[in-house]
Amino acid sequence: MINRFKTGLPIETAAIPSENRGLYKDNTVLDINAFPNIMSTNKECIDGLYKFSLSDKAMVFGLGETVRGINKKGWIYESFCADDPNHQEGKRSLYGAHHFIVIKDDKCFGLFIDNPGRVTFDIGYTDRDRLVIKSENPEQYIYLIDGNEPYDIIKQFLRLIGKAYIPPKWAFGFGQSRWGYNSAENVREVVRQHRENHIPIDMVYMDIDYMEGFRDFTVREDNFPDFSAFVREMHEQHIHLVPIIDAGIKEEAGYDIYDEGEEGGFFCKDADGNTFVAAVWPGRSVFPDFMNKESRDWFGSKYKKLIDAGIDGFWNDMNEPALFYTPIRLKKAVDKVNGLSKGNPGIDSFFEISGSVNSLQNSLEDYESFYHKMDDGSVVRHDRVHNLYGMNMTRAAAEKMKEDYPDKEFLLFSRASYIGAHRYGGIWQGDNKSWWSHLKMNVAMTANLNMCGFLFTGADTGGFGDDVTEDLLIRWLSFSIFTPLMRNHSATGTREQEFYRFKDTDTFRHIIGIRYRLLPYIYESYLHAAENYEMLLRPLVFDYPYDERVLDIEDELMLGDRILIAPVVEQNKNGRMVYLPEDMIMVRLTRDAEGRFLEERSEVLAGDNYINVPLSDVVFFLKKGMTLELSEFKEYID
Ligand code: MIG
Repeated sequence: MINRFKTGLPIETAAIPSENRGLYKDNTVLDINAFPNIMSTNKECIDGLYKFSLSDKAMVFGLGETVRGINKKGWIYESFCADDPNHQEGKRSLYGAHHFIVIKDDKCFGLFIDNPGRVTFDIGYTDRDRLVIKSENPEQYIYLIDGNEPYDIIKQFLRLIGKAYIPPKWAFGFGQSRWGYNSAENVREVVRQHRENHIPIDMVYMDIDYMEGFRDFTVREDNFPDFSAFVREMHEQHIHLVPIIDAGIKEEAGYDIYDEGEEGGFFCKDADGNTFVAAVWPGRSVFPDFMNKESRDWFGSKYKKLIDAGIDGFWNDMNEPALFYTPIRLKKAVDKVNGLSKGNPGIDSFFEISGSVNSLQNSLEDYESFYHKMDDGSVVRHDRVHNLYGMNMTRAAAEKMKEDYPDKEFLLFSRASYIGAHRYGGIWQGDNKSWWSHLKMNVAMTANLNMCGFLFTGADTGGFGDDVTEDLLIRWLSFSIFTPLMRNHSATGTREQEFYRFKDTDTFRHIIGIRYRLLPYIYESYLHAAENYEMLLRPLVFDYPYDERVLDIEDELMLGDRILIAPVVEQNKNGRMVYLPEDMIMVRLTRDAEGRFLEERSEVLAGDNYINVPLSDVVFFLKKGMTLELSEFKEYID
């Protein structure tokens, strides 16, 4: 049962497809008595402040792409899509804004705050026994979902927000990426190494260095002569190239995308009605106004340039949007520093200089200085709808692709997102680090994102920032083979982490091979989850709500309807404890003395078990009585 309440005149976000209007009861009057455990007054709620009591045993789920674990109790989260590569425990916002939470207490209920501005979720942070939700702009829709158990509520929510994006089958293969591949030769070398070592692969990603001066929809001629022929050559080797597209467009007369966008009025404007300018990779850049259909259709149609060359997959980046600086504020900062250069600069100047320089990037002041023309014709300041920008970039691409190529499937995923973005494409989990703690976070985040509809998701395997080690890469891969998006990606300047650079290529081949052997199960389970509005990867508490033991298990997940996975997420561990909530068989995928693939199945197990998991093995658990057939080793899907 879903009730919708409204305060003021909310901005329409497209979180819920219009055809799903019949799925909730639309209330014209805010009835706060409908909310379990509510502690705020009617007036407070109208002002965007919702307080709930939490009992000691309360658990809170949801919030999608956020730091920490699966039970979100004990921290404060703030939704304001942020380009921030430091995903430490203390972070309040990452790239996505997913305002959906489920409270499991004496009574279970779910809340979706459909508000594209900043919303804060204080979940037992200020007071351990309070959940406080505060919206900066109180004009919003609130959906209240009742149900017996969290998963019951989540399934209603997934149905409400519509069916998840289904990528082409080959997108379930392995993709290799690195910020720094900048020529056809680089890419050929990556492919050659994988093929020679028989490490399965279906995709190579192209990061910003393929472009001509970071101009979207261009390909640099010097390093990629005859790009279409190169794309064909790669397809012949069963490789899909997946280029990145950034949100910012280089401000440069003569660059067709810029000229067209200016002429069509498709870019965001400042308070004076001039095109808003901020710097990202191309230097001075302008920003397509994805908030209206005209601009979306225009931008979406530009992907054709690459599609015509044979490209069938894209990743959309920098769409929070990330802003390195605005020229106006950079100038101010430089003037300030120059002013301090007189005399003998000391400690005060040091702090002033670092303060004014460090505050340039992604600053609220800049987000408050440009405007969107919305679909309904109204003009809205960016910060009010900040959280919708990335979703609408991906929507622009997805809708146009569907219109122009109705029979073709594209791989498409985004960095920034809002609830509802899962219908247009997947998301990857942003700039993580080569840390064991981030492998652990990847497990929780994948479950949390599934709760919000994002089935096609995965993190940068091996970690994006910092230097990976071979054991971390192996353990990370052993988890990533279970996530729909499986990609090894890393930042320029960090240790190179293509699998063939390490000694134990046999193990990498073996583990990726397992993904391909499991593909029928993973792919079928994905389709099943999408069609039936279910989660693909779930915490145990959703499947076994009456087993007290599983309440706080956050490092095991159910995958599809038959298997349980229990990744090893700590360094120098030879195995781990695994709790099995029902009778299961352990499936161990290993190799014999001659290196041949070997599948071992255990006796029936249940309850607590210490499981030995050497780096060379992948282990998972199959429900007793269920079948699971592995297919042959394959080096590519398509
Ligand atoms: O400012 O394109 O998250 O995956 O490699 C950094 C370069 C921009 C951020 C993305 C990352 C990508 C990087 N990008």
